[in-house]
Amino acid sequence: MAKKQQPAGDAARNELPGQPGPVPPPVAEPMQPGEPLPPKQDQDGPETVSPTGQPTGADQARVAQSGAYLTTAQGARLPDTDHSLKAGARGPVLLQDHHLREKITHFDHERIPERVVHARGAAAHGVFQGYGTAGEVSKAAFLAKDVETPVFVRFSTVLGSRGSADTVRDTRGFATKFYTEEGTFDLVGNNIPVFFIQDAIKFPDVIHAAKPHPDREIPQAQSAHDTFWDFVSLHTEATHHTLWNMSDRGIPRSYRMMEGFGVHTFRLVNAAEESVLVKFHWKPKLGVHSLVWEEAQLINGMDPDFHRRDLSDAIESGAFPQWELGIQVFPDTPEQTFEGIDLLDPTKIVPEELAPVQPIGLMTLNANTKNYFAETEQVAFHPGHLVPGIDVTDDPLLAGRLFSYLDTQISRLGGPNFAQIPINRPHAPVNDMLRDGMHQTAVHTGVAPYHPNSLDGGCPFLAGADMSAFIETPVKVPAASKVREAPASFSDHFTQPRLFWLSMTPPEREHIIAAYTFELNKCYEQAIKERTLQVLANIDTELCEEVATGLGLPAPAATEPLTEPDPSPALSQMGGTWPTDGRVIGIIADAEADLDGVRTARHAILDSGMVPLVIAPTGGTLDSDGDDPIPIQRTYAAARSVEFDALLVAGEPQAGADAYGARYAKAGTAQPPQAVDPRVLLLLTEAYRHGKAIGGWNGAERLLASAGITADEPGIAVGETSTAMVEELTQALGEHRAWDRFPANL
Ligand code: HDE
Repeated sequence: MAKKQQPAGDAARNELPGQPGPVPPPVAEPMQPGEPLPPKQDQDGPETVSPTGQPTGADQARVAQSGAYLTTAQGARLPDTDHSLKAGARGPVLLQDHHLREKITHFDHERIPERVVHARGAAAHGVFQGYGTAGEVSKAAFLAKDVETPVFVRFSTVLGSRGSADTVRDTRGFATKFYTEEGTFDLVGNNIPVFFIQDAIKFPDVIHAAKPHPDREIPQAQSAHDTFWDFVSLHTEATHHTLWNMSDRGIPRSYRMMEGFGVHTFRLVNAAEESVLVKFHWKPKLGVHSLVWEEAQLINGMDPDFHRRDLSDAIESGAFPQWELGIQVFPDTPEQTFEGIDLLDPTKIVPEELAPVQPIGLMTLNANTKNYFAETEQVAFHPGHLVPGIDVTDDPLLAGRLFSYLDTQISRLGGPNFAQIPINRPHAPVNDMLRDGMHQTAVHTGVAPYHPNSLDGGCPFLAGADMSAFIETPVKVPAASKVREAPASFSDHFTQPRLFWLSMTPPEREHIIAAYTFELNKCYEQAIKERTLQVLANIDTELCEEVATGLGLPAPAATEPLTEPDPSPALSQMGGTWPTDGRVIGIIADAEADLDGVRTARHAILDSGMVPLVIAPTGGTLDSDGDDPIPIQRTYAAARSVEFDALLVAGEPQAGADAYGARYAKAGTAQPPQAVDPRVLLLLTEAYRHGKAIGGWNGAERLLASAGITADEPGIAVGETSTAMVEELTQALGEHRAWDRFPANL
């Protein structure tokens, strides 16, 4: 291959007058084309087919950067992409530079409008496997036993812009696309089972109130501001959803540790055309866990991509997150109520104690996206993407959504052909008569895209129920007058918020009180605070009084009778033990520590499917001259407690050694031995305050003591060997936090 020419411009730059000295030559690039890096295993995107059923697939998608030579969009090879075409090295740029124009023009149009809500998201590929247990209630083929269906799941926050932080207090979207053989089914749910409004016509109102103020566009991705609280305090059907948002559900620890809910009641239909009403639930195998508010706020600064990173790191390391899909099943009666609960009211749940969630399949996310824009940004969900066996109900919120999602994609994805974008292509063969339009990529053949026709041989033909056609359930519609009204049952706005409150454990209640107090403190208008206290008084007297005390305002009396619903223990996140896959344990160590103990701890953590991160005074490796150096992932300067689910303090190499203070003193300073590096103290005190498990071995109690932590407290353990301590930490992590030592007001 010919040697790459040094462009005239670079030579010229080296001689520019007025430079302080010679400009160093540009960093050398590889001179010979090399083989592109192979794609990582198990990370292929879904198999895709063209609108006419032809496989297109990931190979085609990879073509863009797999060749050796850079080309224009038309395939012409390029000799230079760093210098515009100029009349002389220092002369004007020429309009005829078609490569410059193509490159800049394409760049100018790289962005598409972000989603009007749920703009910030992260997604992954996976597979859904039916258990076959839904066979009696639904004929959907993908629910049958052992059928495997590719899925794509996008998690999101609702309020923030695309670049906003992950760990804000907000509802999370949980949208799943099932590429089934009978067409695509989208389950577009949230991590909170109820919604702010009962009728879609109010969606612009609630979103305008919750988004940043229109004058200065602040605050970003927050509900802690006047317009949000103005709306939800005036509009008490929002009380239930708001209470969930103020609970720990509003700040999940991880997307992998969130429940998902279809929210609305859906209708399932079996092979005999019998129907039932159902609510969909996703149950995470790792349990439902949350951050504490202080952690969430710190993470917003330390790592705004915390949830996105957590999801992709877990998948990359093989800790594939899993959820069971379950259904609560109700008889499809004309009233559409269950135990007095209106199933068409999206502000109501049906407690699991009244209708158990029955598992119908398992979802495993096992591959990260290859290209964020192509997949996560361009995926288009729609609650109207249904398959035979799954149908909608008359929930008025769902009705509006059935219109809105298709509509919004047209402006967001630039026209009506977004179903042809690879991530949106059904895996079922498509044989539609939709033609032309912006961004049409199919080359349709035939002359008769209309029905009926004889010129295309009458094709395509219509299918019947026995040929897997989607047929709307012939539900009887009651004779009624046209009105703009809600049913009377929709006006009970407080029984279920009270049920939620009564189902919470004491630490969970503390968090809710702290969240309301924080958010309302951020409001300026006294009237809004007072009105919200009135809403809280109608949920619970203690809740109202505690928040009122925090705001320095009098607590009003309830204006509605306080009901006494039975609590639903299933709503609490506490009290169980769960797997610890993908949890992160920080090991605080330095060169003088028991490094063999650090090695065995690392292996033990990795063996139990968790992630060890060694935290040391400086970067590089520990025991660098030895046979088995230990990589350091975080320095004291770069580590912050919020990254870790638990901390492990490395012990002394020999029992009884007494160098602890000195080892953790700031490197290179002349501090006395007892002056422990303040960054280590901060790590420990913060982890302690956030109820995290902390362990150590062989003398580590001295370091803990300097942070005011004693080994006999819940969730704290110091022993003789590092492996024993990993075991203890793993057990403690199974409960997520040491709730017994949890302080109030965090
Ligand atoms: Fe959405 N919602 N929504 N929503 N929603 C959108 O569609 C809308 C609602 C949900 O990751 C938009 O493609 C209306 C409930 C998720 O791409 C838009 C109403 C639930 C996502 C839209 C609701 C959701 C969206 C914006 C009131 C839980 C992200 C971009 C009737 C069951 C999907 C888009 C993704 C996104 C409209 C209420 C979940 C504008 C009108 C209730 C998870 O179409």
